[in-house]
Amino acid sequence: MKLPIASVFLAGALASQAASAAFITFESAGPNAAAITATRDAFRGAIGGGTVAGANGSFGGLRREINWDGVPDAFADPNALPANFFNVNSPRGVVFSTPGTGFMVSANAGGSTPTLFGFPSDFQAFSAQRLFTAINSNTTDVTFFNPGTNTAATTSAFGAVFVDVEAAGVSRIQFFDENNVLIYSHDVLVAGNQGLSFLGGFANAGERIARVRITSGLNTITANGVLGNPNDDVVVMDDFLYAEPGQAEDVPEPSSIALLAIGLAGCLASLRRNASGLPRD
Ligand SMILES: [Ca+2]
Ligand SMILES: [Ca+2]
Ligand SMILES: [Ca+2]
Repeated sequence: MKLPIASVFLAGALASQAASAAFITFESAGPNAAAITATRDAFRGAIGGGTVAGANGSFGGLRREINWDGVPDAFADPNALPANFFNVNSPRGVVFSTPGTGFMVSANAGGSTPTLFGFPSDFQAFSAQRLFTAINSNTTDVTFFNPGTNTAATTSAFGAVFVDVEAAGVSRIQFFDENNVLIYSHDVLVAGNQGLSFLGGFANAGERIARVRITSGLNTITANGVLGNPNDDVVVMDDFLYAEPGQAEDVPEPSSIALLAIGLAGCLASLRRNASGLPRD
């Protein structure tokens, strides 16, 4: 009676291991927000959580979002955005890093600093009205933490809105696990001048994402209205969406027969407890 149950468990564990490279991609591109909203909504639905943000961009404890729009003027163009703003000032469990010189969120209308980083013919906002860019670099690394702490964490999904992607094969998101191994990479769809692109990756087979690297075009922004080089193409970002960062203790890692054996023993013990009427853990 117990042998068939154990066999089913073993087969399930091996199937999970074989599928360990599985990521589901959500992507679309077009001239305006309407062109990518359905894809953004599908990504939201896959991760979980509602549509109304609670404190610190938390959606039911399942998902976090950053639309940059609540960043105060003191931390927006022409001022830099602190790399840990979204784990300290507004604790959402992400800290940024870049080989460039920092990060910037675009200015709101009505001030002395031009909106859209000073490129009104190239950029538009997806969520009104602030955008995000690294300064002096096309690379932004996003590392995950238990929100508001220095405890490293992982997530199962990350997606972003890109603005003004005009060159294929340049802008992309790369996903790295806890061992800094690249586990998934995907290029951002071209949207054309001033267009919007959405790209999200959702790991549905137990992979855990410790960091993502965003490559946004080949050019860079060094200051409002100033590009860093003559290359096409300059690209910035709007909304970031990701599954709630946390620990992965509930994720099985069938990395050896020994672990499988331990798991089988625990499974059978649990089954016996259950059969005896005791509650499950
Ligand atoms: Ca452009
Ligand atoms: Ca925005
Ligand atoms: Ca561009």
